[in-house]
Amino acid sequence: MNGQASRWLAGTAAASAAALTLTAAAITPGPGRATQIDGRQVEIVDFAYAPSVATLRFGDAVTWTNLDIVPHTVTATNGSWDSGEIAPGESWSMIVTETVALDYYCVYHPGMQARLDAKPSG
Ligand SMILES: [Cu+2]
Repeated sequence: MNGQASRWLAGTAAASAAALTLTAAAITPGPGRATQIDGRQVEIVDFAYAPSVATLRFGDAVTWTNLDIVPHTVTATNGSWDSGEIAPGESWSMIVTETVALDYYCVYHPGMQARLDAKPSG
C-alpha cells in the first residue's frame, strides 16, 4: 500500500474514533441499523482493535485493517479460526456466521483482545 493510502486510512481511523466517542451514548439496539456504528470495519491501531466490540449481523463480512507499523493477527480465542499474519497496511476479511467463535485476540500481543457482537440478521 502506498503512503497516500496509508495516510488516508490513518485519517479515517481518527475520524472513526471521534465518531465513536461522540455517538456511543446515543446508540440503541433495534431494527434501524442505519444509525448504528458499522462493525464490519475493524481497525487495528496502537495495539488495539477498534471498535473492541464490533456490532454486526450474522452473514456480514468483517474486514480488519492493520494501521500499525508492526504485524498483528486476528485469531479466535478458542483457536477455531485465524487470519495469520496481517502485515502493516494490509487487511483480512471473514464472514461471520452463527457457528463462528466471537472472541478473538492477537497471537503476537495476547493483551490485544476484542469481540464480535453478532446478532441475527433481519
Ligand atoms: Cu498484535
